[in-house]
Amino acid sequence: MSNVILPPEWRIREDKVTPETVFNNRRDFLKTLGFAGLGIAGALNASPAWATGKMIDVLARLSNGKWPAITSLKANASFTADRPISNEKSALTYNNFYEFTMVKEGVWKLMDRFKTQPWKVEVTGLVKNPAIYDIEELIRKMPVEERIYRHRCVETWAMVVPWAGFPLSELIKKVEPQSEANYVRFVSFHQPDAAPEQAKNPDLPWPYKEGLTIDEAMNELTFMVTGIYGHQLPPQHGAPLRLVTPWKYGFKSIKSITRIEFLETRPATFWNTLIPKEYGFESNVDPNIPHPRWSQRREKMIGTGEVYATQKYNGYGKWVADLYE
Ligand SMILES: Nc1nc2c(c(=O)[nH]1)N[C@H]1C(S)=C(S)[C@@H](COP(=O)(O)O)O[C@H]1N2
Ligand SMILES: [Mo]
Repeated sequence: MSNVILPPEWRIREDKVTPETVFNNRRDFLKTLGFAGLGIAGALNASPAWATGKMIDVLARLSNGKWPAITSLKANASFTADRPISNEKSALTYNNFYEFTMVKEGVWKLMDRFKTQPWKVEVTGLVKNPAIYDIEELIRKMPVEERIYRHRCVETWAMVVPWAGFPLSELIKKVEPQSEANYVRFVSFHQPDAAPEQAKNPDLPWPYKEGLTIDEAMNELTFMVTGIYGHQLPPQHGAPLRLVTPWKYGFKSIKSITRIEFLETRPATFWNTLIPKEYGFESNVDPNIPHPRWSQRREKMIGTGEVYATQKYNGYGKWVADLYE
């Protein structure tokens, strides 16, 4: 915010400034300047004020001391928040990324050796036009937009996040699946030199894998994410490309994708292989289906600790319920 001089009505008392109010004011401010509909960060490239020391390094690894903003990012008005957006700091410092550590608060501190550039994404299997994309080339070809989604971990914590990305269906249209392609599988990376848990636990079914039916993959909600809070995706959130399926538990939203495969039969996935009784292939959010070890009736927002009743399909039934009837 330091490079923007705010008119008086935008000034808020220091003690009232949370990352979230800064974030929302930034958006309102850009609107008053005529950037209506522009995404959250607009042209601002600086690291947020709360980021210090190591976090600045994490955010700025691709540029010189800045957290690269996504330029001309348009918000998709179909996907807005019905509860407060989680503040940036909470989201960026509380992650699940088992390749690095099981300690959620520690994931972001372990990114030093994780190389997310250069990065290639291979699209392969039962498609007419298989391709290997350089991530930057792929992003240039795709209609990147911003969507605010709820995100619900199977462990009952939740957040509301403005993601930037493109619908997976746009990529699927380019590669043209063959008629036998019933499933899509996503494969993450294998870098034991960079990811401590991959080195410590070599017998786990690395790389992390996930899968969807082709109809789920083509659904309007299914989002390939390249950014968060108007900026490039930080490594702890799965840079440079991750999946987000907001009506499913978070473990389906695989991070740091290197390969997308179109298959005839249902693929094995990481958690379903390890503990099939606890982590099903479908795993749609459902308050009425408890996890074998805990209830799924409620969820707790990271950052604020607010508790909400869990909604079936995480509130996205309008988009996806017909897939399961
Ligand atoms: N490659 C990979 N992707 C992953 C995971 C992981 O451990 N490895 N964890 C999943 C789980 S359990 C959740 S809840 C979300 C967390 O995403 P976030 O850290 O961006 O909030 O990522 C999912 N994607
Ligand atoms: Mo999760």
